[in-house]
Amino acid sequence: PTPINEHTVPWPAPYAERYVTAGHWAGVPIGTLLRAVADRTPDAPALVDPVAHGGAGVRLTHAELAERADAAAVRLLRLGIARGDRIVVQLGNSWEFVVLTLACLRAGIVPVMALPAHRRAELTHLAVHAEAVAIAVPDRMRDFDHQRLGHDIAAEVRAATGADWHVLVAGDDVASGGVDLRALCGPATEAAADRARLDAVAPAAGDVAVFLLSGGTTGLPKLIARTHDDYAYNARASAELVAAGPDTVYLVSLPAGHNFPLACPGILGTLLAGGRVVTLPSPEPGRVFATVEAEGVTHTAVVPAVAGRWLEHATEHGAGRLATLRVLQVGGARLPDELAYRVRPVLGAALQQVFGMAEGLLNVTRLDDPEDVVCTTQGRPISPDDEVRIVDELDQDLPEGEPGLLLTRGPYTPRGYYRAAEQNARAFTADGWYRSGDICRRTPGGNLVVEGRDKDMINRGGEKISAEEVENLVYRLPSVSQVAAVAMPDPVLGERVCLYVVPKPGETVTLEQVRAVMDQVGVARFKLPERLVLVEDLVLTKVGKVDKKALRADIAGRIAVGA
Ligand code: J2J
Repeated sequence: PTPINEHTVPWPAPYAERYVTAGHWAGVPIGTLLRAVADRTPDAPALVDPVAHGGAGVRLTHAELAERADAAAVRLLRLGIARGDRIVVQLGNSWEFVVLTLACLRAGIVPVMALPAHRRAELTHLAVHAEAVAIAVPDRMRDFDHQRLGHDIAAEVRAATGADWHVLVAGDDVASGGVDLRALCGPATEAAADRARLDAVAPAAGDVAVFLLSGGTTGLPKLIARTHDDYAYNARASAELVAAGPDTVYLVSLPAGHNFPLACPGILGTLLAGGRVVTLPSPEPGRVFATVEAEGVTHTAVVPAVAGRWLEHATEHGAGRLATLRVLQVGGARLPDELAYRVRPVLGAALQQVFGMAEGLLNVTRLDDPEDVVCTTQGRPISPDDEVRIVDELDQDLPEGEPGLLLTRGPYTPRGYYRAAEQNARAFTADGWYRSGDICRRTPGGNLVVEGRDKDMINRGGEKISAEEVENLVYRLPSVSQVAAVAMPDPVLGERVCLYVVPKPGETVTLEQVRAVMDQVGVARFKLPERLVLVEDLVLTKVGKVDKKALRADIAGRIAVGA
């Protein structure tokens, strides 16, 4: 495979120097930082997976977690997976996810953070694009046979490249030909834990640490290469702003491979602060409330749709079980002000709004901000060296307070996507500003309010869906002449996918056909359209592009009148 740092877009030297001088970039890889935490507070609890092993649970101290991560790293190296190699990681929220991720960080093996919902099309793309040498999957999750899919993908890649490929399987039921991930992540044995060897192969702080997936506006998801230096800073700076420390108990219930629960502060920020991480497979309120009580959870992160479910649950059953919860972070999509104002009175926790992106920039409201700032804005950048501009279509700065497109650069916002020169020319300015595609305005107090977006993406309860990707799949149906995927408003998820379809003459197209073809190709179910409108033609803008604004207004109008 290609050397790991090739095809990334580094920060220009003067910026890198500034970030080092300011102390943002510590020059130490994340695995080494975590090892140091374990050496300082070996007996402090680090990881709790209450549902593992049929409910018996797994509980690890910082020393045990670090030792397991080291042992797992050595075992990966013995399999022939080396520093700089990539592993597609598709695991549920579980202790195995955490141990494997830390093992990778320690050995300089780079996890590609897939989501549990991904299927053949996404996983194959990630494996090929990242030139991965392995995939890590659970045996089964929510009635889906991930192990089988993992082997299918391995077979496909082996046939295409002739490469030696590994399928790492977490579960009771590891089929032959797969590597038992639970054993690989199991307790350190004398032979396995070889600290000196790991210290010798430790990655450089400027090396790629993880690949995150972009929210997606293109046909296939782009990869975001985050370095050890930048990602450690991302986690550390986020941790400071929720006052995370050794007494923090952070619950992860969103998919752990998302940037938000992984490092904002999430799993990595909590562990670096010496705190404890609790994993749950989903944000289902019944189990979450019981777990918060049982484990004394102090911090957690959700998307607005989940915040809404928790508020409902608390209103029905009381919030007594959430007594220990201090901070609820909400982000990933716009939190309606009405919901925001209910968080503290109903759940008894401080709200922190988070307007973040896997590409880097994080904005948060501060814990001591006035209520109106916390409930009506999406906060401000976490780093003094984050740069934000609000511009018009010609990249001209707008007068203060006017809504416009958000551009950003900074110490944890890479200057380009991985191996994507063509897209980078569009998504970044010549001088390295990332075009977020979000439409924001800045309040007099310096906080950002997200007012909309100018990118072809659908935000379904925080899961990002590329309209282009959906449209490409729909074009596989021979009866389709033209198609446009747009967001339709939804009271629970904020948005869902709606299709406008022009069938070929004499043909018809149904929602069922579209969903069936997408299922056949194998894509995440959250991308499947939930409504289809047949039309005779698609409205075009003056420049001849499909007028998606008009289509969004059209579907919103139909829904408003109950049509
Ligand atoms: C409106 N839109 C928001 C918000 C993200 C923390 C939190 C979220 C993400 C994330 C993340 C929003 N209000 N509060 O990575 O670390 C939309 C914007 C943004 C896009 C990024 C994190 N918070 N968004 O959501 O990479 O459109 O990251 O550009 O998945 O989500 O999506 P993603």
